[in-house]
Amino acid sequence: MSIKNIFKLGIIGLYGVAYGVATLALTVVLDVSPVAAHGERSQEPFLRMRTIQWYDLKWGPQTTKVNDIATMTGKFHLAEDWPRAVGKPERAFFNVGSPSPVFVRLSTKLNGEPTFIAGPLVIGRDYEFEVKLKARIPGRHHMHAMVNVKDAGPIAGPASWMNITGSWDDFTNPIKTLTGKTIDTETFNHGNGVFWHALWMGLGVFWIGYFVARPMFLPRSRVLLAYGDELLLDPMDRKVGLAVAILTCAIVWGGYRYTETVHPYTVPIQAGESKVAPLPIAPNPVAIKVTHANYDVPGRALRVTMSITNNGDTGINIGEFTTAGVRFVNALGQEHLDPAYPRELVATGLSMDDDTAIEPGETREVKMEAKDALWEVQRLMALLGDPESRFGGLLMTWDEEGNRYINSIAGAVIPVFS
Ligand SMILES: [Cu+2]
Repeated sequence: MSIKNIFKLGIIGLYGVAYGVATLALTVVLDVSPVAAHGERSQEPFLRMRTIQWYDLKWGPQTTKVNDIATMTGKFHLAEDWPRAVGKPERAFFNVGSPSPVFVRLSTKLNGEPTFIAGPLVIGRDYEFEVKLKARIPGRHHMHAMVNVKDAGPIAGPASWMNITGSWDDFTNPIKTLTGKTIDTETFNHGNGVFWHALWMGLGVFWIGYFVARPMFLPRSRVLLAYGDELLLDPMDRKVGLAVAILTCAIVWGGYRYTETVHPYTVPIQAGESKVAPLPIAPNPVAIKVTHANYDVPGRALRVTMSITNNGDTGINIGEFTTAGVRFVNALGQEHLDPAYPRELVATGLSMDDDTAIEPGETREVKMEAKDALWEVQRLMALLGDPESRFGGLLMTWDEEGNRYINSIAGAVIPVFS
């Protein structure tokens, strides 16, 4: 190929790049409509129904001013029916899912213990969390509780809308260091960060640019393959290579020396493992065995047949079935429903074939129906398309004294069309 042809191809390539950049720029300019959610509904149902099962979630206050504190609290159960396709929670990190850092997370507690690194969670057990957030960017934000599981990815819980008022410019995040100095982490060493990014990027761009200009990668590679490297080695290249190598080492060494002088006391980033014991197993007199389940496709209803045994001293009644953050409640469940829980995640279509209490010592076959358009809206009926069509969720029962018992139930689902 002649130089002229290479030049021509290069120009065509440049047109391609220009076209790509123009398309991207137009997309950025035109697509300004705010996003309503994070695509949490596109997560597979088995990931939302049979891994982390959330309950008792609270977000508050609903509106905060920049710099004010908000909290997110709740509990979660790790389903016994954890899917085979999802990595086991041997390394999990409690997190918050939000559209960019709209809040700064000041602290996270799992079962009352400060947790800032990942650690194992136990399947079949429960955890209680408390997250302290400081309002940073004004707006209306969809805030999820979330657990990141190694090999499984982020498992988002239910979300509530939280509003922040005020101005971002007023945000400060002062902390006192161990040596007694107070710094604002929002602005601390910002110039330093910009400097180091610019320095390394500048050096990298110079290095690539130097070789791009003499001549381009592809012709260079062809010459290398055809004639070896002797032809390509310019004495100047050796000198530049050596100079850049020395410069890089000098910058790294100098950077460390400088940091040590300015900050003589540093603590390395903590990279251990948090070991939080799960909540103690609460006594539960209710034993449940799912015998059959189907999903009525046109009726948008999950129907579960299960055998429930009451080993307690008083009668018990079912009040709530909660899965993927969606709470199906009947009249009893509604009495115990937190009025602040996001309305779009509450379904009132829970019913039983027999509403009388299951008496102490009784074993009854219960036919439960959880019926609501939310199965479609939340795209949970997509479980029928999963390779393992199983449902999972928490069944909540109350005894006559108002004690609540929670059982994690699961089973295979067969689709029906009537
Ligand atoms: Cu969201």
